[in-house]
Amino acid sequence: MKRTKKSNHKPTAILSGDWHLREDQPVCRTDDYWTAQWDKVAFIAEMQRKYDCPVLHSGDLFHHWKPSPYSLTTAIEHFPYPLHIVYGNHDLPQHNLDLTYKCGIRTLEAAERVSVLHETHWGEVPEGGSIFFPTYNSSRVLIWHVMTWTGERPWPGCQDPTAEEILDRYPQFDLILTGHNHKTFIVEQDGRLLINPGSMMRMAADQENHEPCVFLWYAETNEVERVVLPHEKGVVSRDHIEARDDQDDSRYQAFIKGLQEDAPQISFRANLEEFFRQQSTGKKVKEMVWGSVEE
Ligand SMILES: [Mn+2]
Repeated sequence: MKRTKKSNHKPTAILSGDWHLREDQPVCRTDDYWTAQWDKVAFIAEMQRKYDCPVLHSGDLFHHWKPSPYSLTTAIEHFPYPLHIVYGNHDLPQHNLDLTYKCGIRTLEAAERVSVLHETHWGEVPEGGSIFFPTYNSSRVLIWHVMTWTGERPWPGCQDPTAEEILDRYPQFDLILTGHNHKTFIVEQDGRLLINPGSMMRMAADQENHEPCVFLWYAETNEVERVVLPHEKGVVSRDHIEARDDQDDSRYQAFIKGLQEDAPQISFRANLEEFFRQQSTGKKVKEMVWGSVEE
């Protein structure tokens, strides 16, 4: 992996995103998902204490904007601190930034367990000149919940910017940390980095081979070190998809095949986003649709 090294220096920050913490069990998982996710949070919190550095989080802290009281209590007890975050689409009621006062993240902010950054939440386009963007050792950092990708287009007709385009658009930042795409990747351009940590958990059948990880970032040299989070193999099952394959309906089969080839979690939402874009759907209608998707 490019621009990576093992350093003897203390890392400046731990980079992570897309934790999607939840109390229910994803249909593809055969293990104790609740324990698996909090073990990963505990591992990150332990690293935070060891290196005494902040955790930077690129959004989708929770799977739903209204996490259960049990999830919130566990978060208060076990989160690393400091934890700097932006709102992801899953963190927001109806994808609406005016409603953050209702969100679970707001509870954690009021309890002073997280600090929420400005102007780079889901749906926002950073101005780039804002005083709010964090700086470490004179390295400027952009933390943004936005769909981005590199290499193979994630789905036909995807209009979202590539990592390379985002690096071009924001030359003032040394490090750009993104979330939303659950795949892990790094793109380097002239010593500048875009890091997309990917999801902390394997939540969908197509993520069987995904390796959950975080990155240690060293501002002095602008390098990162990938740290794989301890995780159990063989706990992601396709049985729920294969059982449905038995049904004798060719259109349904084709749909399921599409799911198998794509990322089910992200593609449904991405398809909806794409549909809204093509239809120039109004804000009110979009909010109603996202509201019912959250149910
Ligand atoms: Mn996400």
